[in-house]
Amino acid sequence: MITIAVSKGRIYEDALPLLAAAGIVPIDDPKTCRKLILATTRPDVQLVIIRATDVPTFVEYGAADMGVAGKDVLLEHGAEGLYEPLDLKIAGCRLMTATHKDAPELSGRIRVATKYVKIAQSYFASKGIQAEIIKLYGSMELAPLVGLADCIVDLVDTGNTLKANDLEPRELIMDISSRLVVNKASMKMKHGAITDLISHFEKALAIRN
Ligand code: PRT
Ligand code: MG
Repeated sequence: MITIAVSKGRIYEDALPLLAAAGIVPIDDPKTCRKLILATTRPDVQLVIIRATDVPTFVEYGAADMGVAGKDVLLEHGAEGLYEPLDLKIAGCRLMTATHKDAPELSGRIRVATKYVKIAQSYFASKGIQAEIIKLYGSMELAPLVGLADCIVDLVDTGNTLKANDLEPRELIMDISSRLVVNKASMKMKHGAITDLISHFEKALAIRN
């Protein structure tokens, strides 16, 4: 049995066509079904539906053989324990700094609100900017509006969320897409099955692009 960890939401939706290319079609729909383990049309493959930030943990510990996770989540988690064989180029967005639209250029010691503490720390360090990082778990956009932080580090897609909150994107930290990750022991023990799945995904990506 091969277990694949996927998060609900945009990654799941974008991953479905790639999974289908390998003959993997979930039997239940996680939007309407509360099951956390989904059987698929392939009796040797099941999906586990978990929080996006938990995917690296499940795969690292071998609770899932493989998974799909955003590069943002992988960098923040520290993915040394995982193989990352494929950029699936799904759930694309940009990791950016953003400030209030009327804010001046950032200078001096600044406060940054984000859920990406590690990424933000190394980004501002690399720029020689002294930043105090404040960890938040959501609604980062609020922080500059209520004086909690000068700046946020968050994902931007259309930019509508920033705009709706009088914020503006400033600097691009990196482009983000979702990656296929594989447990290192699984890669050895289930080598044939896993490389077979990877090559199906690769073919589907080649056709799509
Ligand atoms: O939602 P939950 O708390 O369960 O976890 P999550 O937010 O980590 O999961 P999910 O499904 O929202 O995101 C999973 C992955 O999708 C992320 O790790 C990214 O790699 C990728 N992704 C792609 C995004 C976005 N685009 C995105 N726009 N993740 C989040 N957003 C959010 C962003 O944080 C901001 O709040 O959407 C808002 C901005 O969108 P725009 O279009 O208004 O700019
Ligand atoms: Mg979310």
